[in-house]
Amino acid sequence: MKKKTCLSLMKASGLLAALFLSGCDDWVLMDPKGPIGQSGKSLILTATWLMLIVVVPVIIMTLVFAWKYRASNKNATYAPKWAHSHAIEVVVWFIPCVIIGVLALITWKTTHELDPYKPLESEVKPLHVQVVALDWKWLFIYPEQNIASVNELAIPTGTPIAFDITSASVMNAFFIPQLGSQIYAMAGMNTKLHLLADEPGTYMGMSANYSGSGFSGMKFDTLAMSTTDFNAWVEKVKAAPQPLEKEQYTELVKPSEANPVAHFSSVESNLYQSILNSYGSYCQSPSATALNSHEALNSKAGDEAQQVSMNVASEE
Ligand SMILES: [Cu+2]
Repeated sequence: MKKKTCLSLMKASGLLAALFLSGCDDWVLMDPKGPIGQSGKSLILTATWLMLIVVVPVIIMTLVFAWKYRASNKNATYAPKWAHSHAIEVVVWFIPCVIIGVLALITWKTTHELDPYKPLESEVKPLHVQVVALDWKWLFIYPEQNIASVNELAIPTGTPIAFDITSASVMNAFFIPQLGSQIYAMAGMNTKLHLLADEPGTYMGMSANYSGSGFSGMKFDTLAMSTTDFNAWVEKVKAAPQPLEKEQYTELVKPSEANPVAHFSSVESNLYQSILNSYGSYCQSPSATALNSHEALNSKAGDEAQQVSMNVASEE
């Protein structure tokens, strides 16, 4: 018996040690760099504190009662016939019910506030990025800049980023923990996400959904930088040696592990739409609707938007 207790104690302390030794660098969710991440963090903390209202007193009372009512303490009340207390019933039901109620309210409110499909309120015109999950790398297409990059996402700070996300393979989940909300990337479907980075920095991006043998290398750096630096980055990518045409895409789509960063000077028009449409008619109407609203949001993009709308019209 004693040996068993000792073993489970060792296991528990091992787990705790692992948790703390992993270092503060890994606590990315607790170190947000944008408004969405900030709200996510405060939601996690609020929920934790609320639940601790029950957990902490229970832990304390367990220890106190075990000590006070121990067999050798002859001064404590001994009540072998005791069976029921209305006061206790009220406390153990009322407090958790109130907590659940408050949690439900907060959850309802924040799920609407933090809806990934909801554009962020800002004076700044959003930047569009189309994200394609490949085996096992991320392709980022900048439709307005007509460039693309693999495993490197550059974004200007203070600018809302409107993502359109899909997969050319199995299901993945697009996630930049320090910026907030993760969302699924699915073949034939268009999911949307709006994020914003407040300060410059390099933020880890990943797939949060296991997708096969190369999954662990499916990471990318999010380079948040000033608008000037971002424009310089765009120019740098424009000067890359190769474009992303059908030929290069056919190469790119082949499975690869820990794929290095790659830049493409231009992108075949409507590449994102054709990836989306290559997965049959099964989900075509939702994606067409999604693209319509995408287009509305981006009405200033001129030719690009017109092309998208023509593409959508021809599908209908
Ligand atoms: Cu679907």
